[in-house]
Amino acid sequence: MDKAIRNDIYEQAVKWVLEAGTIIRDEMNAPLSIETKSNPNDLVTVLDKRIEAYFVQKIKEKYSNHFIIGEEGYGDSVTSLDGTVWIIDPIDGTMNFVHQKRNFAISVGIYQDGIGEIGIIYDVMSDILYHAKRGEGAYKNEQELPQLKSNVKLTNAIIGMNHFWLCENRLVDEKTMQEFVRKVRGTRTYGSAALEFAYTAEGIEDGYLSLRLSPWDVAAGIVIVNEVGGVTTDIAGNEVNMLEKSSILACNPILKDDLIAFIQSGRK
Ligand code: 2AM
Ligand code: CA
Repeated sequence: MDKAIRNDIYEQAVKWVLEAGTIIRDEMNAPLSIETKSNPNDLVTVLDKRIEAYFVQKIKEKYSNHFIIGEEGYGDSVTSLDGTVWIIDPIDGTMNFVHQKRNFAISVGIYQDGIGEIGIIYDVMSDILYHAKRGEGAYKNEQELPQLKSNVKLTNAIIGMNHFWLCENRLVDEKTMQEFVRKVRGTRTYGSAALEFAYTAEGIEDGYLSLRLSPWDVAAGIVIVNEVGGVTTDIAGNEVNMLEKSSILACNPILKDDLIAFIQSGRK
């Protein structure tokens, strides 16, 4: 992607993300009608929809030839990553948004012909913007994030994951995962995939595991994690397909082989 074009898209995207954050903060205490999607714990509110519709309207107005993949379905029916594709989660961590009013993020990844060019993750309540352009480093607000540490091993690693790992026998072996929780220094669950990617990029988590995420949960995070030398695959080490749901491992590259070997070790 041409640098001048990319800079223009980036500036515009950051502006819209910050504006969307302001809308969420202004409106979040009004009574919210909460609906469920795939299951009773898969929540969506009027604000998830409104924020996605806001992005779609702005993008279509300014960049009529760009495509949009969005969690709430206001975007296009995208079947290929050709061209410029915005991959948007208007509120990642909706359960946190509803129950805690914090620890949720706006996530915007912008891909050109399948390559992640721009990643933006905005922690709305903390007013922290994680952002990156491919090849130009990752930033937390104005501060450039350093490359990931070179002295991490499983026994001193903090890994983000949720507790479904301990009662999920289809993708992993639950006994192995119980051993895993004991083996690593600590595990954390923040409830927003986008924020877990941001924390992995920041080096305050050394990796993040998820059993099943959608493209909008990870698109921005992958770009940001790449810029500090991190890697993202599925939990068997395969490349992530940005058009499908997938298990996810994002981590310091030093840990990747050990993490995959450990997780897969108990599988029959
Ligand atoms: P959401 O809040 O946008 O739904 C919580 O562990 C993380 O997983 C959040 O980022 C959440 O995104 C995502 N998540 C929750 N349920 C999911 C599902 N059924 N499919 C994909 N991602 C999901
Ligand atoms: Ca969401």
